[in-house]
Amino acid sequence: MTTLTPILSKFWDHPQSWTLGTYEDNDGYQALKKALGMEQSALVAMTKDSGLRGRGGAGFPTGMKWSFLPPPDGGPRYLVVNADESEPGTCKDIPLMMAAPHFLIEGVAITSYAIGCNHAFIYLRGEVVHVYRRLLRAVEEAYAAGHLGKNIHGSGFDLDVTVHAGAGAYICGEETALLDSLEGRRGQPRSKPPFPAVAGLYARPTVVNNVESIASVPPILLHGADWFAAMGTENSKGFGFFSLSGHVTRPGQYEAPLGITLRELLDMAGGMRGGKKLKFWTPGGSSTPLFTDAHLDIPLDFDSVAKAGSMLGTRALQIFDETTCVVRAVDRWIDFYKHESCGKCTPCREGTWWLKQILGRLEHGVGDEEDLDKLLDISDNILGRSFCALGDGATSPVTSSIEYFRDEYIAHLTHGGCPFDRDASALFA
Ligand code: L3W
Ligand code: SF4
Repeated sequence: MTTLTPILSKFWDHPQSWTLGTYEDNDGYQALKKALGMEQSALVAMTKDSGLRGRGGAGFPTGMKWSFLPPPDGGPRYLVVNADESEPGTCKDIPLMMAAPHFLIEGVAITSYAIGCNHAFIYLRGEVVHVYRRLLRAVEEAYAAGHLGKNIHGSGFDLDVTVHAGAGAYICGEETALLDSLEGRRGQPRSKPPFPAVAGLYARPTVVNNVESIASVPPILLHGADWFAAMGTENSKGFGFFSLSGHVTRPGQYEAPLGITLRELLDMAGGMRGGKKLKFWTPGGSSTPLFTDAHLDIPLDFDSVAKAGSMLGTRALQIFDETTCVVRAVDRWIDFYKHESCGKCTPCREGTWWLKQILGRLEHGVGDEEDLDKLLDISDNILGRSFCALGDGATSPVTSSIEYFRDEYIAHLTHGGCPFDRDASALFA
């Protein structure tokens, strides 16, 4: 039986969990002091040895990403934290920044020192003004205590941190669109390569990491790479947040080793709400293909989830019970992708529009069985042909829902509308 590992969430229930005082009472900034006495290369090596993989969705090895930076040339290099948490269902970075922002700020300071950066940016989505204020205050506290600024703890290392709030667009979570937005332009993805590690912010070498990845760095430094690597599975080491939402008794963030199963998480979360039956769920946000009750025992690590046909993504587990209309859920998600498509490339811009048209009428029982083939054909023309992962992600709920729930789509046609509308009270029980 896997147990929870409250590390980044260990003092979230403290009444002043976000303050510097609480953080320092819990070993806060000890890792930074340790880092400043180490060689930069040793910090990169330690992060590689820990096996930490990016927590923003793609799972790219963090230490390896840092080591892609070209040798110093005298010019600036940047760390940019991707705090633009917007994937439907993903709700880990914002709670972490609200409850314990200093994990992130200490992680930023250590990472900046490790990669030779003197100016780091935290790019936050525009809507979350309360998080923006909290981060500004925490950064201010860190400056006043000498954890940021000039000659940090007498080490000769200088670091400035800028917190920037975007305007609220899902595409700005794509790292290169984020950089364009940070530079003051409309956020749209750039061609890769060059990767940001070579030419990122202001065309300078830049590391872009997710909030949770960077916040995991201080505990790794404090307890050691082996401590971290002893948790999780062979290729998915360490711990992470599993965010349970939807029809579950106690939704929330569950911090656990990678490889835990949904069955175990549901046990910890009090089971399905109202004792209802699980129907479908996302392992990592709406961009990851749906799973069903047949997948309750899949270990939630990168390899096992991929082998079962989905992606671990951001570990955003959206749980839907038997009263949910899958066609309606997919229609709502596609509405989101259609709205958030940046319009740069045709397959995604036009394809998401067509997906929405067809799904919308199917939900109301208008159409025929050939429409399902059309949905699959459009998805096939988006997947792998879009400029960035947004287009690919939009196809996941469509193709996987047809794979597992084709009968429910047909039932909409034979009933002349959503069969769940016949007993609408069941939907909201
Ligand atoms: C240097 C190379 N760097 C790769 C870097 C690259 C990036 C990272 C991963 O999408 C996924 C997406 C969503 N030299 C490199 C290199 N890199 N090769 O590694 O890159 P990539 O392209 O695999 O992924 P990505 O573009 O970062 C992220 C999925 O996550 N997702 C999550 C969405 C989450 C949110 C949110 O709200 N937080 O939007 C959910 O499934 O679909 O597939 O840094 O530069 N040779
Ligand atoms: Fe923009 Fe969609 Fe193309 Fe990405 S896939 S560049 S979001 S239109």
